Formats: sequence, structure tokens, C-alpha cells
Amino acid sequence: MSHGEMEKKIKDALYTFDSEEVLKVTKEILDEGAKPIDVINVFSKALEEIGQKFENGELWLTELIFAGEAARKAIMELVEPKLRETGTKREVLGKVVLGTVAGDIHDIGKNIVAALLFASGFEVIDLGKDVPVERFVEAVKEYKPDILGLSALMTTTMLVQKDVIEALKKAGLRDKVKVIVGGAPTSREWAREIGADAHAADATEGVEICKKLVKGS
Ligand code: B1M
Repeated sequence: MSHGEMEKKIKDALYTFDSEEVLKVTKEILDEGAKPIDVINVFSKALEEIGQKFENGELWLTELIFAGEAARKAIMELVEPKLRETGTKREVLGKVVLGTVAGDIHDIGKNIVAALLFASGFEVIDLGKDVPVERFVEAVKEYKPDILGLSALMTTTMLVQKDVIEALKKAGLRDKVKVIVGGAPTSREWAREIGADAHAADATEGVEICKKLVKGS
């Protein structure tokens, strides 16, 4: 199946807003041998378009919710396990603690980053979504990771990434861990402004940057 065909199939399925249909189509595509990372990228692109349509008033909130949940389910249940299979039997490159910051329940992107990091050889401790600032600080103390990853999908919650960095400083832990931030509203400039070590625009870049960060530390 060509990339274009796969894109069309996934998009058509998402626009039915029917989780079963999305699962069925995703399974078919994977069974035909599509690479999990390509499938994830297509989902990413399609969700971006759906978010844009919601913003423009062309879709209802319920449709945004159904499409988001259908994508999350398909990625978690079908694509991520395939991605993780490629990561078995490997040397561990480093330890990453990550989560979506407090007030933010968007976890599709964060889960993709976690799965790809794992598949690439990192030990990953995923704190989940809507993670309080203090929990990130505790986790740095508890797990002593090389890298702390902070995901935020909203202009309101990206501010919490800054709060986490400030809290790490207060706890005397800032120089013990590299901090990488990500999520649609964030940028390289934002990372610099809040004193993060790096920003990643997508999961693939996230993995590349984490590899560089552990080499440099
Ligand atoms: Co909502 N949502 N949403 N949403 N949602 C956005 C983010 C929004 C931009 C839509 C819009 O209006 N255009 C908008 C935010 C606007 C703003 O900035 N203020 C928005 C809103 C407003 C909301 C609600 C407030 C809606 C409401 O209730 N009125 C609500 C928020 C509730 C809350 O969090 N407290 C809400 C809820 C939801 C759903 C539950 C329906 C669902 C989330 C389901 C879930 O995650 N389990 C959802 C979805 C699906 C979206 C959109 C459509 C898609 C997000 C997504 O999953 N993208 C989104 C629109 C958009 O982003 N254009 C939108 C696909 C994913 C693969 O990409 O997450 O960007 P992304 O992750 C990428 C990169 O960013 C990067 O790598 C990932 C993979 O390549 N990355 C990292 C991410 N984290 C990283 C961390 C790293 C490194 C890279 O290192 C640690």
C-alpha cells in the first residue's frame, strides 16, 4: 500500500468518528506491513488537520473528542506494541522520565515519544498526564533519570513546563538532569526562554536529541 493510500484510509476512518472503524483500518494497514512509525506520522498529520477544523468551527467538540480517542486507542493498542517489538534485546542508552504537565490531559504525542524512546533503547518511566509539578521533582529524586521530558499541548499549560524547571532549581536538582520540552505550542525559543536544555518538534527529533543529551552528559 502506498503512503498516499494509507493516509487516505486513516483519514477516512478518523472522519467516521468511530473507534471500531479506526481500529479495523489500522490493523489492516499494519497487517499489510506498514512501518509503525509511518502509521504514527499519518495519525499525527490527520489529527493536526482535525484540530485545525475544530479551531475553524468546522467540527464539533464531540467530534474532536471521538477522533482523538479513536486515534489514541488505535495507537496504544495496535501501533505502540509493534513499535516496542523493535526495541527488545538492546543496550540501554539512558533513563528518561516523562509526562504531560499539570492541567493537560493530551497524551497521544507523549505516548508516541515514550514508545519511540523505548524502541530506540532508552529506559522510559512514563508519569502519565496531568502530572503535578511536585511529582516531576519527586520522580527526578526517585529515579535519577538522565533526561526529564515535559509535554504540553496548550498555550496555557506550556507555562507549567517553566514551573517544573523552577521547582527543580528550588530543589537543587536542575543540574542533575537534562530537560527536554515538547508539544505543539512549544518551540526552541520557548525552551531557551524557560531554561530547558532542548526542544523537540516531533518524536523522531525527540529521540535524536535525547541521544545527543546523554552523550553530552
Ligand atoms: Co485538545 N486541544 N483539548 N483534545 N486537542 C488541542 C491541543 C488544540 C490545539 C485544538 C484546537 O483548538 N485547535 C487546543 C489547545 C488550544 C490552546 O493551545 N490553548 C485544544 C483544546 C482547547 C482542548 C480542550 C480544552 C477542549 C475543551 O474541552 N474545550 C481539552 C483540554 C482538556 C485538558 O487538557 N485539560 C481538549 C481535549 C482533547 C481530547 C481529549 C478530545 C483529545 C486528547 C486525547 C488524548 O490526548 N488522550 C484532544 C486532541 C486529540 C487534540 C488535537 C486535535 C490533537 C493533539 C494530538 O494528539 N496530536 C489538538 C490539535 C493540535 O495539536 N493541532 C488539540 C497528535 C500528536 C501525535 O501530536 O501531541 O503535538 P502532538 O505530539 C507530537 C509533538 O508535539 C511532539 O512529538 C509528538 C509526536 O510526534 N511532542 C513531544 C509532544 N510532546 C513531546 C514531548 C517531548 C518531545 C516531543 O519531550 C518530552
